[in-house]
Amino acid sequence: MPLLPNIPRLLDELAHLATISAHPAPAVTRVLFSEEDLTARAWLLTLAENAGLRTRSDSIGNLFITLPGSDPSLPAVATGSHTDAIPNAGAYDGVVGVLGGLEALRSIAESGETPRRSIELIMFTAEEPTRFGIGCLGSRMMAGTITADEARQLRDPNGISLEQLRPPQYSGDLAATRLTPGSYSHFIELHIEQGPHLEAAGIDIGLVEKIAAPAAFRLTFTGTGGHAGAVLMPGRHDAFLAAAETALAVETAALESGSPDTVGTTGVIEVKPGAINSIPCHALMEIDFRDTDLAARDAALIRIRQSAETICERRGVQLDWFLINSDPPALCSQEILAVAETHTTDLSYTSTRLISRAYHDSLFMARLCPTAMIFIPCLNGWSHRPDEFSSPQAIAKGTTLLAHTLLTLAAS
Ligand code: HGY
Ligand code: MN
Ligand code: MN
Ligand code: MN
Repeated sequence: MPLLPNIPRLLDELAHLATISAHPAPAVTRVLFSEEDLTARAWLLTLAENAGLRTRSDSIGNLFITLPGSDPSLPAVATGSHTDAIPNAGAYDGVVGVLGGLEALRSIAESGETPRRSIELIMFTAEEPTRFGIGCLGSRMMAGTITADEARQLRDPNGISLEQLRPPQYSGDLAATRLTPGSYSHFIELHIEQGPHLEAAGIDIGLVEKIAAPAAFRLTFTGTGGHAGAVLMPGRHDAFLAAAETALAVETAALESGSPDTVGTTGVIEVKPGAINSIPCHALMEIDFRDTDLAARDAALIRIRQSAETICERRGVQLDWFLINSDPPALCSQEILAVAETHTTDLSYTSTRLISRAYHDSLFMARLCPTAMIFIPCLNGWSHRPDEFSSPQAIAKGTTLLAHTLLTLAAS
């Protein structure tokens, strides 16, 4: 029986979810545990229940939507992604993997096929770092790379704790989110490429072999401040200028790392007191630094730290360095990729092997079971911006391929 995902239904749902946002269209903003995030979660669960699928959540708010298999005692095959969105983002990042995953489950159920293994769609809590400064919080807790105690220490930019923010429906023991390796037989995530390669090459599908190694750190610079008119230049210890020089050192370290995949971004900068006639006495900076090559990334991080310490020494500014996360890359499952590749041929889709420079929940699911990703093209490779776009044809191919791949893996 062929699997025929209902693409008009899926496109309607993608369009509806984009309207659940803290900012007006075309921007999408859905930050963890915000009103918009909770509305989107409830709406997704209603869709799943209307389709006759089982639903449950864990105590950090990961949602699980299950199509039962004929042998529910076997570890399920899982798919999933995220619906949270950073401020002023687009309508496709993460969402294609969640709603495309739901459509894949519905198309399998509607085909009359009962998979041997159950197939589970996971909507991961907080794939984006916006709320607590760390990405993939939900999948990290499932994989155990952040403990319940560490999660309890998390504070949002207003100093509010995870415990204070957690909605009552997710009030269980945080430690219970931890899964053991083998809890799933396979995990596969559908996602937009967030890069230009597929569109530029006119290729339908990216089969992801490796996911880059993300690191993030928070630097605080403390100077002496003072009156913008009264303090002459030689006597200043300007916290912002120390930060500014360090941001340029981040760029230099990425450019000179020897690896083409090293990327460094200073995405957050706060300056206090923030008065035009007051020399900055305090600067906070958050840096995102990645590479597919772990050694190149870590060597560049050492160089950045040395540069920051030298800069602060010369400027008489105090430096505090806080590592938010530093994760290894993930190698994807060749078994899953081979299954997906066979289906691309059967479906007459073109495909190529790729690496993912963005991180994803797959990075942590790879700690629990064989994991892989399916990418579809997006306009100009744009993402994390309101004009992010993936065509109905691309979404249809990605969803159809996901459905066939899930059904084959569930028969294993
Ligand atoms: O930043 C990332 O790579 C992901 O999109 N959160
Ligand atoms: Mn993202
Ligand atoms: Mn994403
Ligand atoms: Mn991601």
